[in-house]
Amino acid sequence: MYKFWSNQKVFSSYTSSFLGFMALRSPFWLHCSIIVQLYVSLYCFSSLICTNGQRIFLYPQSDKVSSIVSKQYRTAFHFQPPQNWINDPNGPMYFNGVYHLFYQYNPNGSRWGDIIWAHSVSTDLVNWIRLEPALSRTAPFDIKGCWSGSATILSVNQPVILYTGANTENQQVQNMAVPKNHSDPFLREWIKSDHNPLIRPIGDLNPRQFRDPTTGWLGPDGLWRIAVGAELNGHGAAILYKSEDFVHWNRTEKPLHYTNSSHVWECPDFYPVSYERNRGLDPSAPGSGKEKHVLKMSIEVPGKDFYIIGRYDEEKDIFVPDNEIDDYWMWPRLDFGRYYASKSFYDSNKGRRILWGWSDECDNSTDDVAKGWAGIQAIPRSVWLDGTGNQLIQWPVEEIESLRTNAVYVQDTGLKSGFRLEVNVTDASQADLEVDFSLPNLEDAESFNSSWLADPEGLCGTQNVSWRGVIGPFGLLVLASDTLDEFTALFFRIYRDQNKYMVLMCSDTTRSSLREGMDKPTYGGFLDIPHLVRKRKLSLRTLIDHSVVESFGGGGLGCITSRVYPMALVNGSTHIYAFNYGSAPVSMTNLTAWSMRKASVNQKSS
Ligand code: DQQ
Repeated sequence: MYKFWSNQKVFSSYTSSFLGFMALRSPFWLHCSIIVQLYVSLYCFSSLICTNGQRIFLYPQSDKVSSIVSKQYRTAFHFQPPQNWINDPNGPMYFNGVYHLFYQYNPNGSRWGDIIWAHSVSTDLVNWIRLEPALSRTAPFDIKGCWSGSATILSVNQPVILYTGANTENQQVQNMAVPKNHSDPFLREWIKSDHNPLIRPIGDLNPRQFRDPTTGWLGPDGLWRIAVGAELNGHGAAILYKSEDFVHWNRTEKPLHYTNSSHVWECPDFYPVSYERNRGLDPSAPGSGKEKHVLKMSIEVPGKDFYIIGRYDEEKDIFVPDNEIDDYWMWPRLDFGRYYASKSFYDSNKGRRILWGWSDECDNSTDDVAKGWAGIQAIPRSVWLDGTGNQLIQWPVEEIESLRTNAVYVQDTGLKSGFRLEVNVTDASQADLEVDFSLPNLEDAESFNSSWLADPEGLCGTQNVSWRGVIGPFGLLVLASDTLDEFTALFFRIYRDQNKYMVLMCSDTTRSSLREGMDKPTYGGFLDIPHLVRKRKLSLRTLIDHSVVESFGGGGLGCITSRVYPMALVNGSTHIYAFNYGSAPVSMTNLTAWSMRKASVNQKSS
């Protein structure tokens, strides 16, 4: 590439000298000279700033450039702004017919820093309009950063934002903002409260680890509650506060919950959860007393979102987990892959709970500077409780299906051992697939080793896609190059544990790209699939969108988000295969694959 560019410069200067010389001689050559010089300058400007031979990319030159800056790596239907760094989703809400998504944003570059709240709106959760930032670093209580927080709708026409400000002393304080003009349907401008900061880190709270207030919920006593992520005596906790007016807050005697096993909890999320598919519960509506609650926390090492299911006694403000295990490594995860700082909201439009999560990059920060962007939001997911009451189900919101086109069907097809079947979708880099596998030989599964429970991710690495088992690996190879030297594998393995079966779901990105310097891990975890023995079926849904692959196993009981940068996306074409490399046959009762249309995401500025 550099050689090409040097040659280009030499060509350009020779051409200029020759044309300049001839232009002095006749008007015809003068004309030619102007046209060619204009062309060369335009070419140069649209691709590079040509100073001192240093290459600074403004835009990718073409889709075929084998470079990390290729626009082929930008997503077609995932949420991302046109440029710069993004991280946590903030304050998602549905208000007066409009979905709002705020998010952590660096207005000055593609690495984390100078964080403010950017703002986009949508009426369908698919197409988004980018607005001016909602919160910028303007006051002593947030001058070093407007960090994560939540929105609460206090009454019919009263949304408020609570967010963390990094103050002049680098302490973390909790602040409030309200819309400037309630008649603006997009709530473009927000005013910070004169009472800020509302809550300061005092006493036993680590002032540098105290952040990310939850959405408020109303208790039976008419008081509002929020929880704030914190480090209490060196350990992770969600600190509970109560207020009559949402402005003056009192800390309760005990935290909502804490652990001795981790450091600070970031981005806590707390909500009642429904057993009904695609249904959610309003945390401020009076409960039946029977519903369960979810407490989610983001833990920086290992950078995953964990959750606990339990019962919340509203009268006593006590959250009692169903399972009292203190070691967070044993808690269920929302997603085994790149998915962090998630935040949910109750969608009063469709009576469901929707979860947003940030997916960071697998390239390095030098690449991000060259690209001019970093980070995306995963597809919003509807969340409800599985029938056992022990685990969450997550499923992409139904609106995303409006982008499906050109369906391809495969039915009742056996996948013998070693078999690979190409799925011929129109666009394999922008697709949605739903597959149902049936497992006639379940009894032949290999024995399970209980020590694997401690590190399922490691097991996905040692028993990777090339490791031939009995039932599995079977699944999908996506973003595969013509010669299969690049691919991302999503697969299952099934083991027998006395009279039950253990299902391992993996995403193996080790061969996702021939590019150097990428993080290419294997991700995975064990899924608890009810009725596996009776039904002998296992499903996999995968959304492929250029540099992101989001997968949902067992109808949403296990999720893995992976980020990948295959060279084939830029240099050639990509393919999708269903495969079975286990020794026992499996079959596909149904596979439906759609190409996905491009959504309009943050194209227009307000
Ligand atoms: N990101 C924010 C914090 C939060 C962290 C800062 C989680 O408020 O704890 O950008 O990714």
